[in-house]
Amino acid sequence: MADIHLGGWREDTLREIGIKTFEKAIDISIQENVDFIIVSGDFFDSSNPTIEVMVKAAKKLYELKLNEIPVYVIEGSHDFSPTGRTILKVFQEAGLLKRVTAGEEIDDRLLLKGTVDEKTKIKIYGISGTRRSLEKADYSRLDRDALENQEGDKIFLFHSAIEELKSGNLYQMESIPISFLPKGFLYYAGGHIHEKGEYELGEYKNVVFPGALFPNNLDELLNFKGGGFYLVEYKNEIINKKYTPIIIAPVILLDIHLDGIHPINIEEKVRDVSDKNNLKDSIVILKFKGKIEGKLSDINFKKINSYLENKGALLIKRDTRDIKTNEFREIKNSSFTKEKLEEDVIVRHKDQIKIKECQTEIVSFVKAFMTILSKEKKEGEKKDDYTKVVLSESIVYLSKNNLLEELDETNST
Ligand SMILES: [Mn+2]
Repeated sequence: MADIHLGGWREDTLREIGIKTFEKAIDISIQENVDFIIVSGDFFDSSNPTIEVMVKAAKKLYELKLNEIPVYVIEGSHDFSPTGRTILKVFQEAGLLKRVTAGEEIDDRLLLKGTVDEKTKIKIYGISGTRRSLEKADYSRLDRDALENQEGDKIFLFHSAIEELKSGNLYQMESIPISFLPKGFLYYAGGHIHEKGEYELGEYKNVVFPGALFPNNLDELLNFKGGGFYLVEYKNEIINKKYTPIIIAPVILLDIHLDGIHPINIEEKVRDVSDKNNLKDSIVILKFKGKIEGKLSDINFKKINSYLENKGALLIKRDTRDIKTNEFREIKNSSFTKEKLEEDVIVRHKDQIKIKECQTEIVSFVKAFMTILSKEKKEGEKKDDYTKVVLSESIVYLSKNNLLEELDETNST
């Protein structure tokens, strides 16, 4: 499995459904008596989840331990921390899971050590995903020959988009070519892409993205309706993959067409559409589309919600991005985000920035460095501690990009 994002979602109900989905996935794994579990990154939504989320995760991981089912993980873009201070480390020290990313640098090459699963003797290796896809630097140093020459059955864990598999709205995403991964492995367990997919790319067989265990935002709820994981069987040299969806609460999408309707009549429209569905214990998404004769604030969402709740809906989300009113041509243009604006500015000025030997493409470099510098002070965090974290994350990032020596030289001259 991958992209569990435990602790994600601001709404309590959705966060809890996410946790229940994880608990169910573990229950199924125990019932099926699997040999081991793989999590290809983004186990947690942050590297520093709340106590409540950690308690729930620890409880389930301990159940796995009692059932002698090991858990092999890598960090993802969400639970990675450049300082290495992640909750996954804590759970590893407690013997509840094992990170398979250990390696050593020999002559500027990254030699992965891997882990041998005791019961199956399968060798498991992985490279964590990092924020803004900085793992590219790790891949470019990776000693692939050493991995390819290892005897036996091998699995590789990664948390990156694959260039050859990008399509549709993913085209802007940072990615790595499949050739960055070592060839000839039994199975390539992927994370980061929240949509599930199974692929075969030449010598790379069984490249599998299970997708998010539970959707992580409104668009994913709309597009995927749910999530799941793969139960994989390996017998007589044959791999059998069975996608296992998990549904704690069904997602019901209600399309509400508004063209020419006055806001006071929208409630009736929602009633008509929703009465055709059984909403019991479901997540209802109201997707509004069209032009209304009036203002958005004239719509009585409160009344609409209570109608749907009375019909048994567990939670109601609404998507009003495609509502047009007379007041504005468009309520919100979702592609016109702060991030996109920032990126445009960086792209426009990138030729003026010259950084010698920077390991990362300049736009990603600036964006990633801005993220580190714009980190906010946590509630209750001491100012000193906060400064230290930002400073050390910056140092780690700059040295990873071979930029620190250069700085030192400039200082001394
Ligand atoms: Mn993710």
